[in-house]
Amino acid sequence: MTNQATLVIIKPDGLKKSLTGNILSRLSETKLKIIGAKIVKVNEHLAQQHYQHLRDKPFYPELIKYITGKLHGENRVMALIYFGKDAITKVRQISGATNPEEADPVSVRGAYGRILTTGLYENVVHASSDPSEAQREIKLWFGPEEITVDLYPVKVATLRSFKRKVWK
Ligand code: IDP
Ligand code: MG
Repeated sequence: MTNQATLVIIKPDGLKKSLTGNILSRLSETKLKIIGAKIVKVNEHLAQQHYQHLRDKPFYPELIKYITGKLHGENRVMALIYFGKDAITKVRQISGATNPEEADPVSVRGAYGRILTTGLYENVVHASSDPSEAQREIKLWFGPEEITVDLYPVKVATLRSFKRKVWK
Protein backbone atom coordinates (compact mmCIF):
# COMPACT_ATOMS: atom_id res chain seq x y z
CA MET A 1 0.00 0.00 0.00
CA THR A 2 1.36 3.40 -0.94
CA ASN A 3 1.24 6.49 1.21
CA GLN A 4 -2.14 7.98 1.99
CA ALA A 5 -3.27 11.29 3.43
CA THR A 6 -6.18 11.60 5.84
CA LEU A 7 -7.95 14.50 7.52
CA VAL A 8 -8.36 14.62 11.28
CA ILE A 9 -10.46 17.22 13.04
CA ILE A 10 -10.38 17.61 16.79
CA LYS A 11 -13.96 18.76 17.31
CA PRO A 12 -15.07 21.58 19.67
CA ASP A 13 -15.62 19.18 22.61
CA GLY A 14 -11.99 18.05 22.27
CA LEU A 15 -10.74 21.64 22.54
CA LYS A 16 -13.21 22.56 25.28
CA LYS A 17 -12.08 19.58 27.38
CA SER A 18 -8.36 20.35 26.75
CA LEU A 19 -7.87 16.99 25.06
CA THR A 20 -5.74 18.23 22.17
CA GLY A 21 -2.46 16.99 23.67
CA ASN A 22 -3.90 13.60 24.62
CA ILE A 23 -5.34 13.07 21.16
CA LEU A 24 -2.14 14.10 19.36
CA SER A 25 -0.19 11.72 21.61
CA ARG A 26 -2.54 8.87 20.75
CA LEU A 27 -2.26 9.65 17.05
CA SER A 28 1.54 9.75 17.24
CA GLU A 29 1.39 5.99 17.98
CA THR A 30 0.64 5.57 14.27
CA LYS A 31 4.13 6.91 13.36
CA LEU A 32 2.42 8.87 10.59
CA LYS A 33 3.66 12.34 9.61
CA ILE A 34 1.67 15.50 10.26
CA ILE A 35 1.88 17.44 6.97
CA GLY A 36 -0.62 20.20 7.77
CA ALA A 37 -2.17 21.59 10.96
CA LYS A 38 -4.21 24.61 11.98
CA ILE A 39 -6.85 25.96 14.33
CA VAL A 40 -10.02 26.80 12.39
CA LYS A 41 -13.13 28.80 13.22
CA VAL A 42 -15.79 26.73 11.44
CA ASN A 43 -18.49 28.72 9.66
CA GLU A 44 -21.86 27.37 8.47
CA HIS A 45 -20.66 27.02 4.89
CA LEU A 46 -17.63 24.90 5.76
CA ALA A 47 -19.74 22.79 8.15
CA GLN A 48 -22.37 22.15 5.48
CA GLN A 49 -19.77 21.26 2.88
CA HIS A 50 -17.97 18.95 5.26
CA TYR A 51 -21.12 17.06 6.24
CA GLN A 52 -22.93 17.29 2.88
CA HIS A 53 -23.40 13.51 2.69
CA LEU A 54 -25.41 13.56 5.94
CA ARG A 55 -27.79 16.42 5.14
CA ASP A 56 -30.86 14.16 5.10
CA LYS A 57 -30.15 12.59 8.50
CA PRO A 58 -32.35 13.55 11.47
CA PHE A 59 -29.27 14.54 13.49
CA TYR A 60 -27.88 16.84 10.75
CA PRO A 61 -29.01 20.22 12.25
CA GLU A 62 -27.52 19.25 15.62
CA LEU A 63 -24.34 18.04 13.88
CA ILE A 64 -23.89 21.44 12.21
CA LYS A 65 -24.35 23.16 15.59
CA TYR A 66 -21.76 20.77 17.03
CA ILE A 67 -19.00 21.31 14.47
CA THR A 68 -19.56 25.10 14.35
CA GLY A 69 -19.11 25.17 18.13
CA LYS A 70 -22.61 26.28 19.07
CA LEU A 71 -23.15 23.31 21.41
CA HIS A 72 -20.01 24.02 23.39
CA GLY A 73 -19.53 27.79 23.22
CA GLU A 74 -16.21 26.92 21.61
CA ASN A 75 -15.79 27.98 18.01
CA ARG A 76 -12.39 26.40 17.41
CA VAL A 77 -11.48 23.05 15.94
CA MET A 78 -8.03 21.72 15.11
CA ALA A 79 -7.59 20.37 11.60
CA LEU A 80 -4.65 18.08 10.79
CA ILE A 81 -3.47 16.02 7.85
CA TYR A 82 -1.70 12.75 8.63
CA PHE A 83 0.36 11.13 5.89
CA GLY A 84 1.94 7.70 5.49
CA LYS A 85 1.31 4.02 4.94
CA ASP A 86 -2.32 2.97 5.58
CA ALA A 87 -2.97 6.39 7.15
CA ILE A 88 -6.76 6.18 6.82
CA THR A 89 -7.15 2.83 8.59
CA LYS A 90 -4.55 3.59 11.24
CA VAL A 91 -6.20 6.88 12.21
CA ARG A 92 -9.72 5.39 12.14
CA GLN A 93 -8.53 2.58 14.42
CA ILE A 94 -7.19 4.94 17.08
CA SER A 95 -10.29 7.16 16.71
CA GLY A 96 -12.72 4.29 17.34
CA ALA A 97 -16.26 3.57 16.17
CA THR A 98 -18.67 6.40 15.33
CA ASN A 99 -20.92 5.59 18.32
CA PRO A 100 -18.78 6.35 21.40
CA GLU A 101 -20.65 3.75 23.47
CA GLU A 102 -19.77 1.05 20.96
CA ALA A 103 -16.21 2.28 20.43
CA ASP A 104 -13.27 0.36 21.86
CA PRO A 105 -12.81 1.86 25.36
CA VAL A 106 -9.14 2.61 24.71
CA SER A 107 -9.88 4.44 21.45
CA VAL A 108 -10.19 8.25 21.51
CA ARG A 109 -13.95 8.13 21.02
CA GLY A 110 -14.37 5.27 23.52
CA ALA A 111 -12.33 7.11 26.15
CA TYR A 112 -13.62 10.65 25.68
CA GLY A 113 -16.87 10.55 23.69
CA ARG A 114 -20.47 10.49 24.92
CA ILE A 115 -23.99 10.49 23.55
CA LEU A 116 -25.93 13.68 24.18
CA THR A 117 -29.53 13.55 25.44
CA THR A 118 -30.55 14.75 21.95
CA GLY A 119 -29.02 11.52 20.60
CA LEU A 120 -26.04 13.16 18.88
CA TYR A 121 -22.76 11.31 19.09
CA GLU A 122 -20.31 13.76 20.64
CA ASN A 123 -17.23 11.84 19.64
CA VAL A 124 -14.29 14.26 19.91
CA VAL A 125 -12.63 13.59 16.55
CA HIS A 126 -13.38 13.35 12.87
CA ALA A 127 -11.27 11.06 10.66
CA SER A 128 -11.69 10.52 6.91
CA SER A 129 -13.15 7.09 6.15
CA ASP A 130 -11.81 6.32 2.64
CA PRO A 131 -9.38 7.76 0.06
CA SER A 132 -11.96 9.68 -1.98
CA GLU A 133 -13.48 11.22 1.16
CA ALA A 134 -9.99 12.08 2.39
CA GLN A 135 -9.17 13.86 -0.86
CA ARG A 136 -12.43 15.81 -0.86
CA GLU A 137 -12.04 16.83 2.79
CA ILE A 138 -8.36 17.78 2.56
CA LYS A 139 -9.11 20.02 -0.44
CA LEU A 140 -12.01 21.57 1.48
CA TRP A 141 -10.03 22.35 4.65
CA PHE A 142 -6.53 23.09 3.31
CA GLY A 143 -4.99 25.00 0.44
CA PRO A 144 -1.94 23.58 -1.37
CA GLU A 145 0.38 26.11 0.31
CA GLU A 146 -0.64 24.95 3.77
CA ILE A 147 0.60 21.39 3.23
CA THR A 148 4.21 20.23 3.11
CA VAL A 149 3.64 17.39 0.59
CA ASP A 150 2.37 17.82 -3.00
CA LEU A 151 -0.72 15.65 -2.62
CA TYR A 152 -2.84 16.68 -5.61
CA PRO A 153 -2.36 18.61 -8.88
CA VAL A 154 -2.39 22.38 -8.54
CA LYS A 155 -2.86 25.34 -10.87
CA VAL A 156 -1.70 28.92 -10.50
CA ALA A 157 -4.61 31.33 -10.29
CA THR A 158 -4.39 35.11 -10.50
CA LEU A 159 -7.11 36.40 -8.24
CA ARG A 160 -8.32 39.90 -9.03
CA SER A 161 -10.97 41.77 -7.00
CA PHE A 162 -10.72 38.97 -4.49
CA LYS A 163 -11.32 40.40 -1.03
CA ARG A 164 -9.60 39.03 2.03
CA LYS A 165 -8.39 40.39 5.34
CA VAL A 166 -4.69 41.30 5.54
CA TRP A 167 -2.68 42.81 8.41
CA LYS A 168 -2.96 46.64 8.61
P1 IDP B 1 -17.73 9.09 11.26
O1 IDP B 1 -17.44 10.43 11.94
O2 IDP B 1 -17.38 7.92 12.14
O3 IDP B 1 -17.12 8.99 9.88
P2 IDP B 1 -20.26 9.71 9.98
O4 IDP B 1 -21.31 8.73 9.59
O5 IDP B 1 -19.44 10.35 8.90
O6 IDP B 1 -19.32 9.01 11.07
O7 IDP B 1 -21.00 10.84 10.83
C1 IDP B 1 -20.42 12.09 11.08
C2 IDP B 1 -20.68 12.49 12.54
O8 IDP B 1 -22.11 12.57 12.75
C3 IDP B 1 -20.22 11.45 13.57
O9 IDP B 1 -18.84 11.55 13.89
C4 IDP B 1 -21.13 11.76 14.75
O10 IDP B 1 -20.68 12.93 15.46
C5 IDP B 1 -22.45 12.08 14.05
N1 IDP B 1 -23.30 10.90 13.87
C6 IDP B 1 -23.18 9.93 12.93
N2 IDP B 1 -24.13 8.99 13.01
C7 IDP B 1 -24.91 9.36 14.04
C8 IDP B 1 -26.11 8.80 14.63
O11 IDP B 1 -26.63 7.76 14.19
N3 IDP B 1 -26.63 9.46 15.68
C9 IDP B 1 -26.08 10.61 16.18
N4 IDP B 1 -24.98 11.19 15.67
C10 IDP B 1 -24.39 10.58 14.60
MG1 MG C 1 -17.52 10.14 8.20
